[in-house]
Amino acid sequence: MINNLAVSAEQLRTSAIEVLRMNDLGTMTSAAPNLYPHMWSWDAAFVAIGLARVDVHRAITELRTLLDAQWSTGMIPHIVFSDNDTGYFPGFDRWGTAGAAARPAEVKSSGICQPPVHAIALRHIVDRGRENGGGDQAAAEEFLQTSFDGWLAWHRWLATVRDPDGVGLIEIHHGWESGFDNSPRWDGPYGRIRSGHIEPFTRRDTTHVADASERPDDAEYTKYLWLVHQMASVGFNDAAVQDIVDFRVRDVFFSAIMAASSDVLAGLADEIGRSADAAELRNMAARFRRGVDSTLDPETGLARDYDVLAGQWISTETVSGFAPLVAGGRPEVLARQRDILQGPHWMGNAQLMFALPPSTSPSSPAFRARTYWRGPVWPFLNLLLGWACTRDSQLGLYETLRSESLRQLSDLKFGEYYEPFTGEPLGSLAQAWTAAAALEWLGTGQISAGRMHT
Ligand code: 9WN
Repeated sequence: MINNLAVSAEQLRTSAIEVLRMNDLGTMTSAAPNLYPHMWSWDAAFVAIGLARVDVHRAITELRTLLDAQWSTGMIPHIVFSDNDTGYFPGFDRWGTAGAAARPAEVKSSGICQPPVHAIALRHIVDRGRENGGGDQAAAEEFLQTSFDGWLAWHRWLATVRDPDGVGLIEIHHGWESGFDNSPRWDGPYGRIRSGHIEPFTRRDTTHVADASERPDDAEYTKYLWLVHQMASVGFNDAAVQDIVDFRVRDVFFSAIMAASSDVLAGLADEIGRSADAAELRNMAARFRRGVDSTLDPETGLARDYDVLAGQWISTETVSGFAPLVAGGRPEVLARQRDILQGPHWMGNAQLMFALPPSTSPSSPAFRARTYWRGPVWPFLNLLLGWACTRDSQLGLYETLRSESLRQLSDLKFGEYYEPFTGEPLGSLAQAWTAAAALEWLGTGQISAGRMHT
């Protein structure tokens, strides 16, 4: 029994495994049963972290499937479409990637990317494999060797194509690339977009949630599709997209993940004797750490995005402001960030059901408790913050994030996101990366609930 949990650790573990089984499509895990019947890039990384706790081979399959979808440029697409193309809009046809020259012809995917959490997932797979030994270890070591070049190409693509001027910040061309789709971070950039003509569309996402107002609204969706239309009009060619697209933002949280992941990949490179690549990756990590650091608002202590087209900083108080905690950085900056994170505007807000950071600060005028990225708590993000805490030996904060997350997840609903004050699960239930987060928080212990395919 874990202290103060409404259920036993074994019950939570069994239910989380069941959610991953339910979403298992064979060689990929759907992000959620109905709302997201395909594989999403950063979801797959978190799913692999959870899977590695119960079945190292299945975790490897997850990342291999994702890597099979890698474009010849090095980009890893944000959606890999399953054959089950009924429940999600925009599907493969609407993406317009059929004619994209860089897409591997045999794999259907979208034409944009998401944050590169993958090397962190690979690290977990290798660590679990080594802990277990035997066939798990052999498979993990082999996967590390055979997949390394793919991950390296992905990081190189991001470092060159998405940071051509070497400022240490990744430029994104769609809010979906951030993974924080309708966060108030993007209200300014989206507010300036005047969509041209696009084909009419019928959304499907709103039919899969209890209350459509939790999702982005139709005006937001029109702009999302306008950007897809713009990119498709130039065949998703990287240089051409940058010239014509109406959304160009330097995303500080994406950049922080790039920094952290590049360091992790450098460590793995060293372990397989790729020392020149390790040095290159460490330089990349240092560059993106500096980039993240350069965005700090001296007054608020939070990191900021930069709207390239408007030439403006974006200072909305969202959880992405804690990007330095993910990137790593100057001790005094991280110490101040930890204070703010645990203070009254974030985890220390007395009204919170669990002491976990909402996606937008409840003190911000932009906060909306039930609306997607405008306020709710996202469990996978807390796992990422916890991972960074262990890396930086911040065990007190780690323990708070872990115990509060386990309390939150012991409702056994595995919500996509949670209302911060009531703890109500919102969006999709049985969300794969939420279940994976539970498995990782539970850590080692008994895994008698078994492998994915018993
Ligand atoms: C668009 C799958 C994805 C997550 C994103 C989350 C949401 C998609 C959507 O779901 O985005 O990519 O249709 O809303 O915002 O972070 O990867 O779980």
